[in-house]
Formats: sequence, structure tokens, C-alpha cells
Amino acid sequence: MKPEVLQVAKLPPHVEKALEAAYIVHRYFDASDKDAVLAAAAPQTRAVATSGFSGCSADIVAALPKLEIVSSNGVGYDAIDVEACKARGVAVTNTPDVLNDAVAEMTLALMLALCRRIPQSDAYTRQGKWASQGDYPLTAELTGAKVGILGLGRIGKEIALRCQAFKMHVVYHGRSEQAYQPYSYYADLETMAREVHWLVVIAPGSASTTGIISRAVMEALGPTGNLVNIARGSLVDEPAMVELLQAGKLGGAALDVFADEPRPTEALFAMDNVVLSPHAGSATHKTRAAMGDLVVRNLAAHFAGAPLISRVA
Ligand code: NAP
Ligand code: 8YV
Repeated sequence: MKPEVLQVAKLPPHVEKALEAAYIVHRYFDASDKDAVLAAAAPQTRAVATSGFSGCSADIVAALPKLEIVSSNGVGYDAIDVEACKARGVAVTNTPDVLNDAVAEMTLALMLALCRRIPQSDAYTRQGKWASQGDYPLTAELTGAKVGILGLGRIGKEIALRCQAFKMHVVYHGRSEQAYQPYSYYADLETMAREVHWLVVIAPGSASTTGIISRAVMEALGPTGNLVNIARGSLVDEPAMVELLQAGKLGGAALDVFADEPRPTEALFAMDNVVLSPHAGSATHKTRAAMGDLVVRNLAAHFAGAPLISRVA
């Protein structure tokens, strides 16, 4: 008998194909009657396949008495109730490392777009304004600017390398100083924000990071500072950010993630000092293929009794 899996999120086609081949899949994510799917899955389901966005709630864990593993497509696992999993001895896996380059690349793309006003320049050119109104106004540049990274982890380090390639001065903040890093450490986030031109947020969503980019941190970043959030919307006090951007008390923001996805605060849509992206940091063919493979390989390892490839709990 094939093991049974509850599919909580829509997953890439190659993942769904692999799951269908190896398991009996209960399609929870696209069911009109989710309770009925959960009830049908409950007696025999041993695994959940999900995404970083959809996660796995304590209710789903509780509804599946034979659950052994939650395999998630994404490195961030803040939407998974890890404590509920741990309490039941349910393993949790994610997809670290394979997305570092894509997310770091997107970070620099957003920084360049904001700094050099690329979306606006593109619109200006397409609308024929170059001919009718003359050259587009001058912009700032990344070269020589100081960038503070909140979360010098796997992705943060790749962002740091790329910032160095742009001749930026890199510093960082985390809960503790890391040995052997070539970047200066700030023990205090607000102090770092006051001293940088760019603040890049790439720490996990968690109880300890919720609202860490507070009004005070953004005020410290100030009218000439730019906030880049590629981590999770939960890290930023979004109403304060919108207010400060509108008032010119925060210079600009490049945002890939939002408090309420997929519906960012509409006030952001009208702002010229903002660049928006629909949570697309890892959204390349190559990276999503590698992430999906990890989801499948973690499940396969589990059911083969082999060590899990990327276990977080
Ligand atoms: P990681 O390797 O675990 O690095 C996380 C970093 O955050 C560490 O350096 C850690 O340093 C720091 N950190 C953790 N808690 C902190 C706190 N309370 N205060 C200050 N710093 C803290 O994680 P990663 O693989 O780089 O991924 C980071 C996050 O990026 C993910 O969790 C996910 O939410 C997000 N992400 C977003 C996208 C996207 O598409 N936009 C894609 C992938 C990942 P210390 O332990 O020293 O504090
Ligand atoms: C995914 C992410 O798009 O890995 C993460 O933490 O945020 C992105 O790579 C997200 O997990 C949704 O599946």
C-alpha cells in the first residue's frame, strides 16, 4: 500500500507528479469541502506536503493521528506550527540553501530598481516622455552606500557578497556577533539603522522578529534611508512604514513580502518611492525545481527510513 499524504498547498507540477506516483494524495488545497478531505485523510495519512505560505496549522496536526512528517516547500517555516509538531514527534523539513542565490539576486534587483528608479524610467521611456519632456531626472546610486543586513544567515551572506560587488559598505545585525565575518557587527538594530543608507531585512518570521522593524527603527533609517524587506511582512510595522513613507520620513522601500499576502496595503500602490514585488524572491524555474526536489526527497527519505535531508524539527 502506498503511504497517504495530505497536500495542503498547491505545489509545482513536477512535485505533484512525484507525489501522485509514490503516494495516495489527499488534495486539501483545492477542495471545496476541506473538512471532508481532512476527514477522509485522517485515518491513514502519515505526511503533509505544504508550502512556506500555506504552512501547517495545529488543527491539521491534531486532525491527523498518524502524522509523521511535514515536508514544506520554502525555507521559512513560520506558517507551520512547529511546537504542535514537536509535541507529537512529527518531523518538519524545509528547503534551505537551494534558494539563496535567487533570493539574493532579487534583493539586489529590487535595490537597483528603487535606487535607479527603473520602473519609473521604463514607464517614462515607453510613454514617449523622453522626447517630449527631456531626460529623466537624476537618481542616487548604490556605489559607496552603506548597507545594514538584518539576518546575516544563508541568504544574508549571499546578499552581502552581491552588495560588495556593487562597492557598498556592508554591516549587519543579528542576535549575536558571528566569528570570522568580514563585516562590522551592530548589537543594536536602531543604531545600525541610523548609520546606514539601506536596511535589508532577511531574518526569519518568528515571535522574536515580529515588528522588529518598528517605527523607531524606520525613523532612525530616516528620509534618506531605504528599507528592503525580502523576509516576511510580519517583521515590519507596516502601518507605520506606510505613514513614514507618505510623510517623507522614510526615504523609500523595496518590498517582496507583506503583512497580508497576496493583498498588499493599497496605499503603497500610489507611492513613487516604493518598488513592489509579489513574494517572488525564489520564483525562478531553476530554484523552484530544486526546492520542489527537496520536498519530494525529504518525504522519500522518511518513508525509506533514511536520514532527512533538511530537518528543522
Ligand atoms: P537563516 O540562515 O536561518 O538566517 C537567518 C538569520 O536571521 C540568522 O543570521 C540569524 O542570526 C538572524 N536572526 C534570527 N532571529 C533573529 C532575531 N530575533 N533578531 C535578529 N536576527 C535574527 O535563514 P535564511 O535561509 O537566510 O532565510 C531567512 C528568511 O528569509 C526565511 O526564514 C524566510 O522567511 C525568508 N525568505 C524569503 C524569501 C522570499 O521569497 N522573499 C525566500 C526565502 C526566504 P542570529 O541567530 O545571530 O540572530
Ligand atoms: C516561497 C519563501 O515562495 O522559502 C521561503 O521562505 O518565502 C519562498 O521561497 C514561500 O515559501 C512560499 O512557498
